[in-house]
Amino acid sequence: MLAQAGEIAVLTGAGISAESGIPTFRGLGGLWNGRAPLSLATPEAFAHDPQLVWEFYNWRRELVAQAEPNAGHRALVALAGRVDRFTLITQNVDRLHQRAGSGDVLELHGNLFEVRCTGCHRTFDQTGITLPALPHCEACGHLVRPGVVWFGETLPPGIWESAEAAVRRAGILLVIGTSAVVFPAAGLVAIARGAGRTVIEINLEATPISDEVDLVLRGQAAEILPELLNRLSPPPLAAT
Ligand code: BV8
Ligand code: ZN
Repeated sequence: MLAQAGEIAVLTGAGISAESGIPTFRGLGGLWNGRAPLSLATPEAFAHDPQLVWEFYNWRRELVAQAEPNAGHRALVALAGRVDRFTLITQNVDRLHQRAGSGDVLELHGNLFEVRCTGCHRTFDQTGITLPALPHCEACGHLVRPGVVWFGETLPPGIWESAEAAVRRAGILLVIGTSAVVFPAAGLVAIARGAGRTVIEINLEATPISDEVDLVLRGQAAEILPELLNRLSPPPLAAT
């Protein structure tokens, strides 16, 4: 199916970074378990206690900065080189796809390494924010916030449109390591199916989309993706 696809779109979630040691959000040991997401990942939470929210994001950024991309991230880089057109859409904010070598990643939920001014909306690269002093914009003096999309916030407009267009166009949508409960990201699956595309889910467990997709590959992304790649085109014969 992959060999015939021509164009492939991929939607990843926290599960693809699990084998890099980054905790997922839901399920066993999930980040959101200890805390309700709405108590930390919303504009209201930030307005109410920017210090607490900055501590949460600084902690996650440091965790991610120490992690390495895994075989799953790397297999997607190789897969991109095997098809005519490849679009990588991620809900992750860890930038591990980019560190593995993926270019043009559509980050639906922003990322931990950019920050944005709440006043003039300039974005800055993350320079270690040294709490307890809260970061302020050097241009206009307003409070600076993490560059992620919080619950209740719209996704970056251009990015959502590009993701939707890719999913409508590509012959196959690979959905990897997402619990498919956050919208509109999870809605990309219904969009692909509505366009008559083939949807394949790679996940450790069943999710709300498992009954809707064409094929479920149950297991770890870091094992399944390299295996898919091998079957797509056997590794080049060792030079004799
Ligand atoms: C919007 C960034 C409206 C921040 C995130 C009620 C109240 C409030 C909001 C809502 C509500 N009901 C619905 C909503 C809308 C809401 C939403 O969908 N809520 C859900 C929870 C019900 N959505 C929004 O608010 C979105 N905005 O709707 O705007 C609007 C519209 C128009 C105009 C104005 C406003 C914004 C959503 C973005 C929220 N931000 N994160 C941060 O990261 O701190 S979402 C958060 O969840 C993460 O970004 C993450 O990417 C995302 C999804 O989680 P997953 O990636 O799926 O991770 P999870 O842990 O859940 O699952 C991991 C999976 O991997 C599991 O299935 C596991 O089995 C699998 N796995 C584990 N290990 C492996 C593996 N698979 C393979 N291999 C392995 N090794
Ligand atoms: Zn500013």
